[in-house]
Amino acid sequence: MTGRAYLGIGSNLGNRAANLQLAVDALASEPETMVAAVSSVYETEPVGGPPQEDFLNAVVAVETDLTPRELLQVCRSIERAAQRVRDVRWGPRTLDVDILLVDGPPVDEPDLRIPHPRMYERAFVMAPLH
Ligand code: PH2
Ligand code: MG
Ligand code: MG
Repeated sequence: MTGRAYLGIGSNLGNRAANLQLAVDALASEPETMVAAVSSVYETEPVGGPPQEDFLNAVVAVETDLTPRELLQVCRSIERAAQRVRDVRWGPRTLDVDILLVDGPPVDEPDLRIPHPRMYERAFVMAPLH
């Protein structure tokens, strides 16, 4: 596994800490991804969206040879494993797994942009990423 990727994880619904742990465990057990580092967990106020509960956020560094598109599929399947329901944009969620950065060229597709277009203005991403 030669490529490094950074994933932002967040939860503000259900057992938030357990949901973040589920994401880390799933990335560790997935054959195509290796967890290289996990940041501290930060409790953060919601940014955007409707009024909602505070989040727990963290960043996970993974080693992987997956393409960004394949990595996105892994992220989505982990969200589904946490019973994520997609309704309100930026609404409360059991688990959000976002690709922040990958090795290689930027990606600019309708449903996948890397670097994540809003990461630099989001303290809940930049603090754990640092
Ligand atoms: N995610 C969002 C929108 N707002 N706010 C916090 N504090 N943490 C998040 O993970 C978050 C957010 C969209 O994905
Ligand atoms: Mg997000
Ligand atoms: Mg997301």
